[in-house]
Amino acid sequence: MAGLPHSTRAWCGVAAAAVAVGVTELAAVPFGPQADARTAVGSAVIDATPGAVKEWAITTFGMADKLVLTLAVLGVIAALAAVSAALQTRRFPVGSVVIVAAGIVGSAAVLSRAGAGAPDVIPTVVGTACGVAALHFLLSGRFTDAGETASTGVDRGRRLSLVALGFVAAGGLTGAAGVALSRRAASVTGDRTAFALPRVDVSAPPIPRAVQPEGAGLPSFITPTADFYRIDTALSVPQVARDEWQLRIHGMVDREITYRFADLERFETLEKVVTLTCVSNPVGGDLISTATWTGFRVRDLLAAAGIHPDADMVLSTSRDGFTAGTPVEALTDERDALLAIGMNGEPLPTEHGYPARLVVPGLYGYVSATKWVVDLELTRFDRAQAYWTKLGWSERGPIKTESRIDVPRAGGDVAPGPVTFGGVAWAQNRGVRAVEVRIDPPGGQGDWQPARLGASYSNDTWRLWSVDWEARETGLHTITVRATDNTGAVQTEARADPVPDGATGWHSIVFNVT
Ligand SMILES: Nc1nc2c(c(=O)[nH]1)N[C@H]1C(S)=C(S)[C@@H](COP(=O)(O)O)O[C@H]1N2
Ligand SMILES: [Mo]
Repeated sequence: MAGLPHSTRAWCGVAAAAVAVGVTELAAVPFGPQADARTAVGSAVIDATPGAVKEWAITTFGMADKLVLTLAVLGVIAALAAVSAALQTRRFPVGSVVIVAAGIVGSAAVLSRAGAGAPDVIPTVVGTACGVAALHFLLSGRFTDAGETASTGVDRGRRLSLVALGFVAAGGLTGAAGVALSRRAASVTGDRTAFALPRVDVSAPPIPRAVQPEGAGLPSFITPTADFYRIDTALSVPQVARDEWQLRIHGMVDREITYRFADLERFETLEKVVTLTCVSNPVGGDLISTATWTGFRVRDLLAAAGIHPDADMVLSTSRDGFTAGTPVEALTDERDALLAIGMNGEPLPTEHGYPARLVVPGLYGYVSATKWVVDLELTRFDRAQAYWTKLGWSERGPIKTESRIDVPRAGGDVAPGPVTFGGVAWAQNRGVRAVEVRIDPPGGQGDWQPARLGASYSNDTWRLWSVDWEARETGLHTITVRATDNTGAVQTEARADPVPDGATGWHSIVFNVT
């Protein structure tokens, strides 16, 4: 070991860490998802991250936030392993100590997760032991001392580096195999495929062609399911089969009720088109989508429980521990908030809450749209706090009137001549009455002009808009949009951050006429 360059030893550390992580993942397969140290550590990181940092991660990385988190955790592990192995000496086995410490952290994270027991740390312990053994093996000198006389230091280092590379590959392969096998074992894909949505009693009104303005390449009124935005704190998508799903209704009620999935059949089945929006959507952002949801009125489900008159909040809880606090009124009034089981005519995709989630028109998702929902507690806003409220977000989250330019793209080129611009506007539960656009020529200011609106489908859905324009002058132009809702309120120009209750401000785009 003496005489090995620091870089070679650091590389051996990375190799040992790869072995530790890979073996841990593979060994976790027979134990089940609760024994997966990778998910446990990642989830603990998500839970421990301050709200402002979570918000930054969502707005910066959007839907790739979890991939970024996984890569960051792996990066930190690799960096720690590299540094500590570089510092390892025979007398001070820093590298081994750090691997053991990481194993202890991983085990603690596993034990901290819902549903985990003591045996679930076994994979992490086994992985840690293999990691320490791998480091010891690599740094033992067996690759370097032999042939000392014959070969130069460079050759010895190279041989060791190749063996370490083999360990990295082996660790990566076992890890990938472990993740894939665990996913397959827990997956509810089969359960979902076997599920046919019930017959709809109250269909959604047909969607007229006129909701979709022609001429500009706008998002489609109904977002294809695969393009529907996704936001949640779940590092691995909860897998909840229909026959193990239950919805418990309790708290300030006359009678506690627990519905099983098959019990839902007795309720009237509705179809409703609703635009969901995330409170973290920045001005101009894409955390907004529209789907046709199939489900049951939450009002009907709650009725049998008998809600106490002084209850003003329903705290909904997901299988993975996420919570949202929704006003009782929003769940029981005429907007027909849904316990949704279908999305665009198919069972809910697992990422969107299979087998059941809440969909509440007019409220941001963080206070209403609980996916994998298993528990509804009738309570009060002055007694209970939900996931994001604890982190500093508002307890109430009505969606603000906003609009977005989709065409042209920021910084895009526009050829002289006639062109059609467009985008979307939304004010769920109030509805959009008008959209205006202002196009500023280079160095000047244009006038507000009304945009052409796609047909209004309902107050719970977004409205698409377009505007025809003639590009004459070359140079940089700015286009700005603002919406007016059905109460007559014009979208405010005042810029507000997504925290604590949703972004405001006008969306502007600079484009170049060339
Ligand atoms: N279980 C669970 N449900 C959740 C969340 C979550 O983190 N966990 N996020 C909420 C938020 S912030 C939003 S915006 C919507 C997004 O729903 P979607 O992913 O189906 O678009 O889900 C809501 N439901
Ligand atoms: Mo959200």
